[in-house]
Amino acid sequence: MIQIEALASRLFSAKQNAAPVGRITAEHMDFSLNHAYEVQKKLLGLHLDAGETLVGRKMGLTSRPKMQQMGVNEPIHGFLTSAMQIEDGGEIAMDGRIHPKIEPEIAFLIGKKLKGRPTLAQAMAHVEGVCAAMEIIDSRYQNFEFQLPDVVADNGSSSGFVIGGQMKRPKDLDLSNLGILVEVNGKPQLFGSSASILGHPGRSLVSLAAILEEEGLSIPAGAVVLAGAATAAIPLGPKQWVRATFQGLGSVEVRVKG
Ligand code: OOG
Ligand code: MG
Repeated sequence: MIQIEALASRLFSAKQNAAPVGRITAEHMDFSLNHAYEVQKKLLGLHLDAGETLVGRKMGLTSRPKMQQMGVNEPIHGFLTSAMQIEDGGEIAMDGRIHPKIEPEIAFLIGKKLKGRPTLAQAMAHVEGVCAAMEIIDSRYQNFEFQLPDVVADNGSSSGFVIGGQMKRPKDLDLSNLGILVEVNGKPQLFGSSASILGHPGRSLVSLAAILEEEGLSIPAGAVVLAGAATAAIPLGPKQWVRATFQGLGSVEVRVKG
């Protein structure tokens, strides 16, 4: 018997206490993707009950480097709340996190409510701005190990996100191939291209809109959507600083406290 609410509370307290838990799929062989999205919905409810607001959505596992790193092969989605926002150039703490990693992301700022099943061109017409971004992920599962339903229930490992200060209109960029550089403590660590994200990160938005439509949901004006990392994620440690630079979008940066 799968107890959706109990599983959501378990994941919520794992996050609150930075205390990892075992995989749900190890305990319940029949834990499905549908169960997982139900748990994720309850988890969002717990965040909202704690006074946070829903500010957007994230897509995950939308690129081959991420699928390979995590050993799973299907895109997923999750939610972003106000408590997860970090200022560009800001500091984050290791305290309160389990085993955080960081990854470069492209953020879409939605200008006009996006509903239904759009084409790529229609989806992009609802995007007011594109920004450089990074996501902090921090699986609530021991050793960062999970199967697809586990990570969906755990809100796609989401822990925080930071959005760069420069905003471009989609028509002023070639989103199908933007170069990406990630530096750690000033040293180049990873290179990538937005092409890794389903060939064009806008396809993440198309896919998100279609999934939400099936649940009778839409993406409101003002929402942030993270398209999914184009590269593998980098483990974070004390006193590191990480900067991601995107061709045509400038940089975004965070520091980890010592
Ligand atoms: C899952 C989160 C995936 C992305 O951008 O692909 C994700 C994980 O790697 O733990 O956020
Ligand atoms: Mg991500």
